[in-house]
Amino acid sequence: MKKSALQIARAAYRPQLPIVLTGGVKVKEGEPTQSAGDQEEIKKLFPNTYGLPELVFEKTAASTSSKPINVGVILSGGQAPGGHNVISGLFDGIKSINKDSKLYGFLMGPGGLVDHNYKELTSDIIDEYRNTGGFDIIGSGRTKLETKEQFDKGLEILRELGITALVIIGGDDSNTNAAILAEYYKAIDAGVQVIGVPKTIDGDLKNNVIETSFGFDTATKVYSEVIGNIQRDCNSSKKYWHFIKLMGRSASHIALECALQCQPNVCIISEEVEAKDMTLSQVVNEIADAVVARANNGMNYGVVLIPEGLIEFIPAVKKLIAELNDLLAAKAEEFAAVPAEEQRAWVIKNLSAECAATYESLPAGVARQLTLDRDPHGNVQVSLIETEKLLSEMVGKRLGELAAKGEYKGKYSTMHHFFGYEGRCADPSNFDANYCYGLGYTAACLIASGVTGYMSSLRNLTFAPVNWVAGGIPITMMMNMERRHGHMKPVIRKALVELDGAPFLKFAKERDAWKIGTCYTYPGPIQYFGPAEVCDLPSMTLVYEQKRRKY
Ligand code: FBP
Repeated sequence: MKKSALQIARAAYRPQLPIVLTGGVKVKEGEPTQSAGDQEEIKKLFPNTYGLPELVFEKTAASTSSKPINVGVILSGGQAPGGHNVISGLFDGIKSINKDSKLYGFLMGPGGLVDHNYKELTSDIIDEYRNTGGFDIIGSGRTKLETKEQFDKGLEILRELGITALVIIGGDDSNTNAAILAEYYKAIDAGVQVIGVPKTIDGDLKNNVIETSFGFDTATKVYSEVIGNIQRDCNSSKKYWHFIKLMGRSASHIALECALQCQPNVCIISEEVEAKDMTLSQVVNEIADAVVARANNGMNYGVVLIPEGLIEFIPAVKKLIAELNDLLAAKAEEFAAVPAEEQRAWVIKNLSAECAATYESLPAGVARQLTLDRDPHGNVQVSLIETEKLLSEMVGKRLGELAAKGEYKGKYSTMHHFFGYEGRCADPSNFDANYCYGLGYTAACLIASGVTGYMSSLRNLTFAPVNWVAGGIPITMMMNMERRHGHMKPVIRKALVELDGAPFLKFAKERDAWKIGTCYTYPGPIQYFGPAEVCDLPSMTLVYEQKRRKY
């Protein structure tokens, strides 16, 4: 395969490991843990893996007598930069335990385990993928691992290959399923450990023990580069309002991080919209006010960032989606038999009066999208809803009303963008390259420690990688009960933007100045080689959350 000059140079990058992982490790156990909520229910559902202690690795003399282990690995869900480094760290980790250890990759996500599609990952394959973006080494998929049949089918191939540990690299839903699988294999004494790794560009798999999910750093740096470029264009031609939707199915961490990096004129934060109980019209008016204020200062241009998940956070729409989820789960067959042209009327007839009114108030395309297929985890596919166009049109309408009253005299021309897929497979930044390699290596150490139901963890991430703290967090510790598909289920609690958290407070303090002035910053492309202050900075979200003064 032909390689670019950067590919060749980047392949030689040696990720930095925390010092504790550079020789033999021993494990230090913390106190027993509790789940994030609903302790009694979670304890009942996870009798074998509930309450385990947090683990931290410490350096010790290297051991020479460990037996080889066969390990399986799965990439689950959306791509995130650094997945290949998790796998190479895991590979190097199990080889350092014993050079005869073997790594098997299950193909195209969790479905590969159930359908027995796999390949052995040998050193020549691994070397091709070090420090590269993408998940193409084994592919990824969104099959939900949840039934006993799937678990038993998976166990057949694990036994056949002599695999005694499975590493699942995924987001909150996939790690929830990893915890359920770990519990099941432990309960039936299958002799298979299950270890999770926190992945998602959305940045919403984090808590006080998992500082960030991998991929967020690189993806937001890619989006910030292009937002910065658009801002320069915008400030040069001074003729367009750019509406930019950013990925992040639920939480607005990506939009917030990009706002901190680029200082756009407007950035909507879904969590704030929900907390203030705002309607769609209020969101529109907020943007229109910024357009008017800038027009009054002779600036008929600007940049608006919109988080992908916004629509689901508008309280009335959120209520509607919850009701639709229950309705479509309960009457799936009946709905499927309704002809396409009659579906809108069917939905309106079957909803409560309040939700029917909200449904009718939405543009037909958006309303229809809310009734289309969910992903296998039951999520509305918000990346398919064109919120950026919806908002820019509604703002245009509002400006028309203001103009008719003589309250707006500017010009309003719009451009639309959606940044999501562009960033998910970028070559990992130095931060993600190091973080991912370390997470994979830590997963190998957890396997060697004999534990199950843990998530690989590295902490102290705003310090240099050599000082990172490596260990394992019981997955049940992050769980609570939530309603899914009409039933209460144990799930990892999603981390949304905290309105009293340092990143949001910084944004809230600055945003009025960004709205009226033109304070754009231009982060430029990710740099892989050069001075540390250009190449190794972690995300601003992480820096503000950790209260360290790098920015
Ligand atoms: P994960 O949560 O699986 O990491 O995926 C996140 C994400 O990139 C979202 O930001 C986006 O809404 C979604 O995946 C898109 O999914 P798909 O890849 O199936 O189009």
